[in-house]
Amino acid sequence: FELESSLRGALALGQFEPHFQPIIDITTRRVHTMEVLLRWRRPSQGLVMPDSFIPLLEENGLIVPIGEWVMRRACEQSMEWLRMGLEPVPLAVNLSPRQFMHRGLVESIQRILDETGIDPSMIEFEITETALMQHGEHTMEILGRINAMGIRLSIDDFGTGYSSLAYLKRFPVKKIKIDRAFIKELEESAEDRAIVAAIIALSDSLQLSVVAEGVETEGQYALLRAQGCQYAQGYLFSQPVPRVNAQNLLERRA
Ligand code: G
Ligand code: G
Ligand code: G
Ligand code: MN
Ligand code: NA
Repeated sequence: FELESSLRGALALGQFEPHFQPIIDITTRRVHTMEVLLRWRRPSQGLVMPDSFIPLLEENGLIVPIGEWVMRRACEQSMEWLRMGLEPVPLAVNLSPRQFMHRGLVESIQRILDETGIDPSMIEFEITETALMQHGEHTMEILGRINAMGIRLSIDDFGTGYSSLAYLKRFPVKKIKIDRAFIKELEESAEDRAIVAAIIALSDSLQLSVVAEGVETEGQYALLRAQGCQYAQGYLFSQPVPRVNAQNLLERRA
């Protein structure tokens, strides 16, 4: 209860902050996209990670206003970097299943696009397989509308969800993010290498972009590169970092 009431006040008190983790182009090793990851700066407790509060936000519905805030902050940040003269970088924002159940989602996205003036192609939404599989028709309709706005959609944590490959055909997704569970033991496990190779081949034949998540070692990076994976994300390149550090990464991007 204490956590819940603190969370209720956190937005108004300005305690949330977006952090940013680069997704790099495997061949050039340059930043290609930044994933936006929410953190809660809680007085006397420091930086609180989303795993300890996102599930509660989803349960009590606060993910709707807070998710909207994250999206707005991402768009504002993108516009600020543009004004600073940095090379445009797409930002990827996570969307929870609960946000799809909110009737005003599409309208609030449209409002944020209009008010910030951002180019919709500079925004991506990451959605898990499980979210795609819930609420079938409704989710499909919403995703169709988001896609029509020019915002790209990607599947997060690919391979771990309650999934059917049929959705790759039905939903307007452009990118698959291979869950880090398959990357963790890539160097040791021939099985994981086979699974990752199959996902990359599938992405290629469906003309989807493919990202490996959780890349922590040069060995994993080299294997992924040899397998033809396009993009990678993980501690090897950078942890999720605050705005100023993300800005430094972009300034050094040249
Ligand atoms: O860095 P990490 O600890 O940042 O994130 C943990 C989990 O929290 C991830 O599964 C991530 O998708 C989720 N998450 C992080 N930020 C957001 C957000 O802004 N919205 C939603 N819905 N999930 C988020
Ligand atoms: O880099 P970008 O995501 O904009 O690539 C444009 C399209 O070209 C993507 O949708 C992607 O599917 C396709 N593409 C180009 N090269 C590759 C590759 O090496 N692997 C895969 N999976 N897709 C590729
Ligand atoms: O949205 P998603 O579930 O993909 O959120 C990414 C999560 O993965 C975040 O919690 C982020 O901090 C974490 N993460 C990012 N890179 C790495 C990595 O290289 N190793 C591990 N273990 N976690 C990572
Ligand atoms: Mn994600
Ligand atoms: Na993930």
